[in-house]
Amino acid sequence: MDIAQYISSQAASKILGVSVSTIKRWVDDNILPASKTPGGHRKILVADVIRLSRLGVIPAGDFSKLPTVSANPYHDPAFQISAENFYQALRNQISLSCNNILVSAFKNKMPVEKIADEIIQPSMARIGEEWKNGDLPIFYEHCSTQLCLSSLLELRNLINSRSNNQGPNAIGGCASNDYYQLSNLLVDVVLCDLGWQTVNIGSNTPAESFMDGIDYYKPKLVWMSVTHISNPEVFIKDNLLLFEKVCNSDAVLVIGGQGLNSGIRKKLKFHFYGDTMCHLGDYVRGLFPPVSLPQRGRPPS
Ligand code: B12
Repeated sequence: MDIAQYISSQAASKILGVSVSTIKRWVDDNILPASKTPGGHRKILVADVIRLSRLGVIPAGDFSKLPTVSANPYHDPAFQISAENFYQALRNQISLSCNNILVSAFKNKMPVEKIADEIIQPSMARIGEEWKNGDLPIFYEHCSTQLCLSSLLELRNLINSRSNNQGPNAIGGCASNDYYQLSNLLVDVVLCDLGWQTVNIGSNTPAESFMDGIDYYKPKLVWMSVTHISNPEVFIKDNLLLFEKVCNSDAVLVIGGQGLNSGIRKKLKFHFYGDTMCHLGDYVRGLFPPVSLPQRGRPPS
C-alpha cells in the first residue's frame, strides 16, 4: 500500500464517504492536513486519510478505494486477518503474508494494541511452545521475530508519516540482558498510534541510558518492556533509581511484560503496570486523549 502517496479531494471524499466540500472544509479547518499545488489543488496524504478513518466517526468510508501498489489482493484468504493465518505465515516464513495481514488489519481500523494482543502475541507464543517441545529449532524464534519486526516497522512508518504529530514525548526500551525486541517495539507503535512522539532506546539497555534519555528528551512517559530478568537484585535496584528519576522529571513510568511475575512486581515502583497492550492503550488514552474528532456537517457556531 503506497502510504506516502498524495490523493485528490475527490479521491479522499470517495474513500471517506463524504462530499468534496466537506473534505475542503476539513482541510481549511486543519482537521485534514493537505498541500496545495501551484494550481491551488489540494493534495492529501493517504496516511492522513487513514488516520482520520481510524478516529471511528466516518461510518460510510470505503477503504478498498485506497490506492494499492501491490499485486496481492487483500481479499485473498491467505491474507485474511486472523491469528491462525498469521501463525501459518510465520510458521512458513512468508514475509509478504505476515506484512499484508498486519497492514490490512491496521487499514481496517484494528487498533495496534489489539493487533499485538490478538494476532502477534498468540502466534509467537505458539512458535515458543513448539521450540520448548523440541518441534522447532531456535532460529525459528529469531526469524519469526524478524518477520514481525519488519511488518511493525512498516506500520510505524505509516503512522509517523502523518503530518504534524504534536503529541508528547515518550521513551523506552528493555533492561540490560533482556534481548527481546518485539514487545518493546509494540509499546512504541501503540504509543505512536495514540499520537505520542516516541524514542525507542532498544533492548538490552543499561539503566544509565534510560537516565540520560530522560535528561535529553524530557519525556512525559517512560516505558520498560520486561521479558527476561538476568539478575533480579540489580533489576530492582535499577528500577527504584529509574522511578525516582522519572518522578523528578514530571513523567510517568509504565511497565509490563511476561518477565514481571507478581513476586518481583511487589518489589518494584511504577506508575502503571499492564498485562497487555490493550491495558496500555486504555491507560494512555487517559493520559493524553486522542485528537478532536470531525463531525459531519458544519460545526456549531
Ligand atoms: C522470540 C523469543 C525469543 C527470542 C527473542 C528474539 C528477539 N530479538 O526479540 C530469543 C531467541 C532471543 C529468545 C531467547 C530466550 N528465550 Co525466548 N521466547 C521467544 C518467544 C517465542 C516470543 C517472545 C515474543 O516476542 N512474544 C511476542 C510478544 C508481543 O508477546 P509478550 O512478550 O507476551 O508481550 C505481551 C505481554 O507481555 C504484554 N507486554 C509486553 N511488554 C509490555 C510492556 C508494557 C508497558 C505493557 C503494558 C505490556 C507489555 O503485551 C504483549 C502483547 O500482548 C517466547 C514465547 C512466548 N510465549 O512469548 C519465548 C520465551 C519467552 N523464551 C523463553 C526462554 C526460556 C528463553 C531463553 C532463556 C532460552 C535460553 N535458554 O537461552 C533465552 C533468554 C534470552 C535473553 N537473555 O533475553 C521462555 C521463557 C520461559 C520463562 N517464563 O522464563 C519462552 C516463554 C518460551 C517457552 N515457551 O518456554 N527468545
